[in-house]
Amino acid sequence: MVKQSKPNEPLVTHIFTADPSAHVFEGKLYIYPSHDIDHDGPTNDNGDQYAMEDYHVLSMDDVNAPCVDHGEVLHLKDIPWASKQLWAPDAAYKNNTYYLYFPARDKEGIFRIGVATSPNPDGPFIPEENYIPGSFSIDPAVLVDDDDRAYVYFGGLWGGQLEKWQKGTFNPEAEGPAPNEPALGPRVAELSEDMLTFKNDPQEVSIIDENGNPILAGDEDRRYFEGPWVHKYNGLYYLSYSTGTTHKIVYAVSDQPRGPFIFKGTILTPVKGWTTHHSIVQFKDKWYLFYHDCSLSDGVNHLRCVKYTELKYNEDGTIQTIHPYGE
Ligand code: FUB
Repeated sequence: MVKQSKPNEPLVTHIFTADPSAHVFEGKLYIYPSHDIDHDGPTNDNGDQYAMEDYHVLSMDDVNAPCVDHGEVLHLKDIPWASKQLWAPDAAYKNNTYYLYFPARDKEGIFRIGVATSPNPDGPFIPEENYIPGSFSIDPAVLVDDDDRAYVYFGGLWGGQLEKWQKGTFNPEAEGPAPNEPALGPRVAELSEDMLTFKNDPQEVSIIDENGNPILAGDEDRRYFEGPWVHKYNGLYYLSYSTGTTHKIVYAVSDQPRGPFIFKGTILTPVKGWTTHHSIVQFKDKWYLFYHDCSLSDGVNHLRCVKYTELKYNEDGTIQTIHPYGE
C-alpha cells in the first residue's frame, strides 16, 4: 500500500534515516539523509555507534505525497580516501551538476569532507579521489547564494573533532575552551567555481548575543555544537544548529553569509534521542523544518528516522518555536 507522508511522522520506515538535508530540485522535495545501521560495536561520546556505510536519497512530489527511496547512491567502499562513518551529508546544485557533500573518517581516523557528483538529484554520485583539501570535521551544509557564490558551513564537537583543530592542525589531545571562554563556532569556506575545492582557508563563524558578546562555551543552551544549516529569509542569513548536550535546534541571524550571527532563540525543543539535526527549506509558499528523532526504534540513539513539520515566522522575522510532541 502506498503511504502518504504526514507531518511529524517517519518519512520512511523500511530503513533508519537521520540528519535530513532537504532541498527543492526540479520542482520536488529531495532529502539527503544519513542511513543509520545497527551493529554490535561500542557506543560512546566519540560517536562510534554512528557507523553508517552508505547514502540513500529520498524524494516527495509534495509534502503529503508518498516518500520515495531512490536506493543507495554512494557507498563507503567506492570512496578511495574514506575508512568509515558516513555522517550527515548535504547536496547542492550548480554548473548543471548535483554535488553531494559528506563527512567521513580518512584512513588516519580524522574526519574530512568529501564531495561526489551526479547529473541527477537522485544520483548515483561519483566521489572525487580525495577529500576536499583543507577540510576537516563534520556536518557540511552548503548555501548557494543569490549571486551564485557558494559557501560550505561545517564542524561538530566531540566525535566530530572540531575542538582538535583550534590551532589549524589536528591535535588529538586538544580539548574545547573553558566554560568562561568564547565557544567554538562552525567554520565557513567559500567553494570554488567548480564546487570541488575551498577558495580560501575556512574561517570561524562568530555567534554573539544581542549585546555583541560572544556566546561562551559554558552556555550550553546557546553555544554551537554541530549540525549547521544556513538559509535566507527576507534577505537575511539564518544560521541554525544543534546545541548538543542540551539537545535543541537554535538559530542566529546575520546580514552577511560569514556572520557575525546574532543569537535569536530556539527553533526545535529536544526530540527523543541524544542527537538533533535539521534543515530548513521553502517549498511552494510554505517553510518546512526537516528533523529526526528515535521514535521508530523506540529510543535507540543511533537508529533514527527523519520527519518534517511546518516552520512559521513571526512578523519581525523571528521563528516560532516548534515542540515536536506538543507543548
Ligand atoms: O549522524 C551522525 C552525527 O549525529 C551527525 O553528523 C551529527 O550531526 C549527529 O546528528
